[in-house]
Amino acid sequence: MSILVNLVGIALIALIVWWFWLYRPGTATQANHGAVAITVEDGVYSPSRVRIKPNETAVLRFLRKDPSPCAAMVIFDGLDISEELPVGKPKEISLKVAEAGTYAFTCQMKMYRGELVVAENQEMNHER
Ligand SMILES: [Cu+2]
Repeated sequence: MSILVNLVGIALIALIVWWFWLYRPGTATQANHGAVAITVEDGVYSPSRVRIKPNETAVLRFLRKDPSPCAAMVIFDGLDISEELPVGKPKEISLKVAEAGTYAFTCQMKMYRGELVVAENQEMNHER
């Protein structure tokens, strides 16, 4: 029993070290036809940076694979959105943000952290 507790402790420390010192969020994932699928697993939202357009309804489809209570909620700072995520079942959150900017979304303990970027156009996209 104590070995198990130790293993869990070590895993938790490794996760914290990785999260706070090693992990850097990548580029933002653009909503495709207004929808983005986000997996909730191993302490990260993937993708953790999502870009949507202002004044357009976007759907974030969260799939929580992490059964720990840490991942149970997703809270959007400044948008007055907090939703419970069921384990193994997609949860769709639709939102429409008028004001461009960057909004954080996190779990209730802020271990899971993501960014919602509300912006008109993606600079790196030269497709048209
Ligand atoms: Cu948490």
